[in-house]
Amino acid sequence: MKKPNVAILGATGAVGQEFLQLIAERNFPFNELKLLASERSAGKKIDVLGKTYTVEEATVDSFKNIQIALFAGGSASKTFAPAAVKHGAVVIDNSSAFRMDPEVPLVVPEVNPEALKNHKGIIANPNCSTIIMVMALKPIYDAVKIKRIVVSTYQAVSGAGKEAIDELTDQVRAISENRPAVAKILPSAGLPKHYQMAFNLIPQIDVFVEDDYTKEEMKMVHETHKILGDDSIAITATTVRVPVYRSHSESINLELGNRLSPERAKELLAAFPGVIVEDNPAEQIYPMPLFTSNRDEVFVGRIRQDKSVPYGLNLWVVGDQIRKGAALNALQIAEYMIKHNLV
Ligand code: 3JN
Repeated sequence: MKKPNVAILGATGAVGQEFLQLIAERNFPFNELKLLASERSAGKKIDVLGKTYTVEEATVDSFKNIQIALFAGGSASKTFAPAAVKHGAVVIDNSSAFRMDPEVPLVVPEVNPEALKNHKGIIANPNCSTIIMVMALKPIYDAVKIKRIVVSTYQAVSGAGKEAIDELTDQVRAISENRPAVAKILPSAGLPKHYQMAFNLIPQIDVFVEDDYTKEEMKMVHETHKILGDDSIAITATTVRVPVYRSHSESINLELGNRLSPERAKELLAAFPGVIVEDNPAEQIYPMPLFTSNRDEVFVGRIRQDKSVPYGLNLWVVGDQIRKGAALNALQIAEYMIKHNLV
C-alpha cells in the first residue's frame, strides 16, 4: 500500500508521546499525521521529525481519510473506535474496551500474529503486564505446553499515569525533608483510600472484582488465555505497585506439560524475537527495571528449575511497559499489518 495517513488519539499522554518517539525512531511510514486528544489538550503544539503539529480535539469525524488510527488508551476508545472503523480506518487500541470481544484480535506480533488475519477493523493491544508475560511464555508453551502459571507483578508507577509519577517524586522529596508525604493518587485516583507509595508496596492495581482479585489480575488471566488460545492453562496472579518509575517486573512460576531443562529454556528464550536472556548468577546478572527502561525487548533472567513439582520452572521477567507493554506493541501490529496487506 502507499504510505498510510495515521491518527494518534491521546497524543499528549505518556503512551501517545511514546508513539511519536517510536514513529520517529523506527521510521514508521506515514503520509499525513493527525494528533488528536481531548478538548483540554487541543491547540498544543508537538514537534515530530522536525515538523510542528497542532493537537486537534477528537470528534467522530476526525478519522475521515485515515487508514491507521493508534489509540493510546482510556475511555475515549469506546466512542471513537467504531467511528474510526466506519470511516475505513484500522484501529489499534490500547484500552481494555475491546480486548475480550471474540470479534476483536488481541495481539502480540511475536506471539499470535495469525489472529490479525480476520480482523473487522479494531485490533486490541493487550494489557502491559500480559504482554510482558506472554513474550516469555510463548517459546516455552510451544515446546512443552504450560499447565499452570503463578505470577506476581512488581509494577512501575508510570503504569498509573503521570500524576502517580509526580506523587512518588513529591513523597520522596517530602520524606527526605522531614515533611509529611501526601497520598492522593495511588493505588488509583478514583478510589476512596490512598496510600503512600514511597518506601512502600501496594498490593492493589485497579479495582477489586471477582473473588477478591483485582481487575488487573483478572486481565492477566483472561488475556493470556485468549492470546495463547488455550483456556485450559490454570493461572493465578497477584499484581503489586512498587516505587519504581518505569518498567514492570514479574516473578513467574510455571508448571510445564513436560520436562524442560533450564538450559533448554534459556536457549528457547534467547532465540525468541524480542526477548533477551540476562541470566548469569555467578556474575550477578539478572534483569532490573532501572536498566530495561526505554528498551524495546523483554528481559528474562533467574531461569531455574522449581523442584517442588514434577516439571516446574521459575522466571524473572522485566520489560518497559510503556514501550513493549503499550506503544511499541501497537506500532509493531501496525507494521505487521502494512507488511502483510491487512490494512
Ligand atoms: O497500572 C498499570 O500498570 C497498567 C494500567 C493499565 C490500565 C489502566 C487503566 C485502564 C488499563 C489497561 O491497559 O488495562 C486500563 C484499561 O484500558 O482498562
